[in-house]
Amino acid sequence: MGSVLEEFYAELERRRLVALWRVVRGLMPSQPQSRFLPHLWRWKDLRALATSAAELVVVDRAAERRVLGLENPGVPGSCAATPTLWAAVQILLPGEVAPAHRHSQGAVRFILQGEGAYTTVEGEKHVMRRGDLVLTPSWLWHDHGNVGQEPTIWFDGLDIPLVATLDASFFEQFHEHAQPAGEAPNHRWSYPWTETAPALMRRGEGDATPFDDLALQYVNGSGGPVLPTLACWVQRLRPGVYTRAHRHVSSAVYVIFEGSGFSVLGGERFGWGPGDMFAVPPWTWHEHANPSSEREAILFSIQDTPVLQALGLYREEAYEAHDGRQPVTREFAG
Ligand code: GTQ
Ligand code: FE2
Repeated sequence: MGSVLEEFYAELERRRLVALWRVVRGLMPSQPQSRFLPHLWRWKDLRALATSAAELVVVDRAAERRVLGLENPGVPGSCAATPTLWAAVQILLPGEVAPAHRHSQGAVRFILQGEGAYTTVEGEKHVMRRGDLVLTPSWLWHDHGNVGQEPTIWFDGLDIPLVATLDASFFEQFHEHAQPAGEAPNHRWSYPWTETAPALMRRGEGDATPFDDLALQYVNGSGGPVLPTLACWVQRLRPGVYTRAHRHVSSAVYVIFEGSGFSVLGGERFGWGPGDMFAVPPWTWHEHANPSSEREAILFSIQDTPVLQALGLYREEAYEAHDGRQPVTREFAG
């Protein structure tokens, strides 16, 4: 029956063709229209559910990692916190070894709780203590063990969604459960908190930035980001600090290491405390505040900035109205 035009569109579909004028606004919006939403995951829930996972699931070749990923509520089924970033909590019990493997996805771990765990990266053993950052760059063998007395919980950040979009995933299991491991005297793939904390505390008034207060990037030997796809930062919000808002096309996931405060993400106020994690999607206004009169707040974050920069797509914008602070229209209830 249909009109000539309808028949034309049907023929396009049969020939696997698409008429740009019917899809262009969605494909090429005037600015990013992310389906990803700002969201916060509470430490209380993360720790409780990780602990349940530890009771219910053993770590072996069937379930190689006991990991709970933060899935963005704006994109159910995405297995992603932001368009490019996988963020997760991983728990390992005393005596357990998560088997050795390697993959094209790059990983970072930021340790939150427990003593006595280590990650072996290419045969080098890196201890994991609270506040340490341990890297597993693309395609390097890695296994995790816990030789301590208590469960260890850490934050995982990976570029899984990016690699999935690019269909560039490779994965291999090591021929043994664990790698033969030696010491790692030169910390090639780790940044101990014992070095990070003093560097962060040495920052003062003169180093403050309007959007992040006192922030430090973890850098590689050449001063670049820790991974080609992912940058890591740690920042101190001094007591009473209320940063200005900005937005950028890069996305991020934050982990609260110490202190409490709130962030305003796309007009919504997210209160946070130790262990909470939140996602900032691309092109979302965000600012952070530490209303405490005496306590510092310390935030760790992963950012996909290197990807956007490498591709010539990076943009950022400062929020100019209202003294650089967003009006709060909602309070996050989750
Ligand atoms: O610990 O090797 O969160 O391979 C996701 C994939 C952790 C890991 C994750 C992984 C790992
Ligand atoms: Fe892995």
